[in-house]
Amino acid sequence: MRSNEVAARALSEMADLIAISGGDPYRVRSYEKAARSVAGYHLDVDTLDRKGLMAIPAVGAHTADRLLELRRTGRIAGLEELHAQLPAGLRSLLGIPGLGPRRAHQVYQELGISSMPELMTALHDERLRTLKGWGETSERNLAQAIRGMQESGRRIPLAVALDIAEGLVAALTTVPQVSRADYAGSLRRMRDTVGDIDLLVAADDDPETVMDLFCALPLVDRVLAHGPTKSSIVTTQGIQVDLRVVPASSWGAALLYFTGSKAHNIHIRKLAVRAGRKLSEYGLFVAGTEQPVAAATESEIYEALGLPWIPPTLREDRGEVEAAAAGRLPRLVEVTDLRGDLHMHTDLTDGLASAADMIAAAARHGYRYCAITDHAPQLAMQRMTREKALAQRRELRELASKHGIAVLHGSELNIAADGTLDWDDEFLAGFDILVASVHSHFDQSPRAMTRRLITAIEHPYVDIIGHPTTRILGRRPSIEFDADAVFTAAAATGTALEINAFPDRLDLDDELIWRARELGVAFAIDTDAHAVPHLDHMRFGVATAQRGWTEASQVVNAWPLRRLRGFLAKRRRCVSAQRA
Ligand code: DGT
Ligand code: CA
Ligand code: CA
Ligand code: ZN
Repeated sequence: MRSNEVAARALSEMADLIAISGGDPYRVRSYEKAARSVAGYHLDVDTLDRKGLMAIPAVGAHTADRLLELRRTGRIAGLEELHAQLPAGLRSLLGIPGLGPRRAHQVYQELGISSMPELMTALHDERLRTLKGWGETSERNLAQAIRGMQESGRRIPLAVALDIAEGLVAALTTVPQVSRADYAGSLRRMRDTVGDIDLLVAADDDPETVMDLFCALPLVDRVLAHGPTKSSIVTTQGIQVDLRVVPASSWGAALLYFTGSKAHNIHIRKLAVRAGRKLSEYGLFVAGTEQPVAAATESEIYEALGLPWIPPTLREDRGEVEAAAAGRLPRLVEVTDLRGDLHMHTDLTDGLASAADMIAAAARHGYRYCAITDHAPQLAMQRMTREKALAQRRELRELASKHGIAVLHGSELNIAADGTLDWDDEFLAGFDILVASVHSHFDQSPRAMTRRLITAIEHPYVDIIGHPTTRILGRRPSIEFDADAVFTAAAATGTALEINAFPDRLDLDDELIWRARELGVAFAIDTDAHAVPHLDHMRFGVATAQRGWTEASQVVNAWPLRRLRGFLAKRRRCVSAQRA
């Protein structure tokens, strides 16, 4: 509802401005809570009287009066006063993902910074790290967040690019002159975001016709370059697409070259040189001659270099060439390895589909099991209660037998600022599986955040930490914590870390997966589906896992149900043993 959104935005602005002016944290929290509650309320706030407004959870008399004032006058006087008291630029700092009101207040009070340029200068001069609770990591993350903001208009989320690229590849494949078509570049390597889309087609006759066709496709907004073998266009959505046409005989060499990464290409080109060969986008040749050794397929070229074919998701020069040479490439987890999805929501909280529909969809995906993990009461807008959870549990038992799939009854708990969770241990013990995630207080100091995550990880009933960094691509940076300490705790307690497959999360990302894997962490690749089509996002989670060199054996939802159940039961048994 639009009116609820407008009201919620005003309340949360109120919270921000009180926080940034160093006001009472209790008032800040109460406005924040009210904002969330209003946003998720099922009735239109504009239709409610004072009593009706006060019936909204977390809305008291004071807030109800502010909402009435907003409706009557279109503004909140207190909010405008706050605006008037603060330098105008200061508010722009609140827009920086991850800075947050607390830190914005701090840089304003202690360094007098009240605008973006001042903040960037302070970053450059390394003055921020001198503040209490800041360090080099905080500076680095802030710099990254600012860069991310500046770039977010430019880099494209993987899922968006893939959708367009698959449509284009299908269109190009139908052209008679085209014998092969595929996408290459960072998209084929399945990076979480891509700069542009690189397409490759093989056509021996009449490549100009292919180019003419490409440049005239309906989604083309502008043609940047139109040549016989290379063209670039910008789509109506503002995404650049490069197309190259090559002869079928050099398809493999071209695909290898344009898939990259540049660092991977450079590394294998060095191997070629050492073997008395020359590698280019046209093929692998005997050095100093035009005598081809291999060119038609990627596998032939790798083989001629003494290597097995290296999956594109590994081609970042992070040791894959050495591993390939030593016969030690990981056996990467595949979509088909997964036997279930362990993080799914229903319309009992903020999902769009019923449990019946979600479970039927999971069964259609060929899964042997799935977990329904609706939100818990601490996220007030979700309006979860014990009674609802228990009723859902009964419903799931029936649905499971109807659809011939094991259904775990779970919940996605909220990790509060101090690391505590929803509900008491006794009630938690009744669930089959528990995901715990951070959904608020993103700007805690790294020390507090590390403690918060480890507290949740060490909780005996927590099985999976959901979207561990909480980043939203292009919008919200990762929360800051000591990754090694958190991952070590996860490995020691047997708590899995999620690889959230939702396209704007992909969290953990490839680099953190890598580090966690080295420390012995188990992963759960989950879609966090809030609707039936979201179950298809699994491929993005799997690709991200692959980029972190994850094998199926390290993924708990690739395990057979018995082994998964053993994993889930293990920690609970430890608790009962301790208590007995
Ligand atoms: P992006 O688009 O920024 O997400 O990243 P890429 O990797 O798709 O980069 P892009 O589109 O500039 O180029 C596509 C591929 O072409 C790249 O992955 C490797 C290859 N390539 C481009 N420039 C060079 C180069 O100077 N040297 C080598 N060896 N390969 C290059
Ligand atoms: Ca590219
Ligand atoms: Ca490109
Ligand atoms: Zn969730």
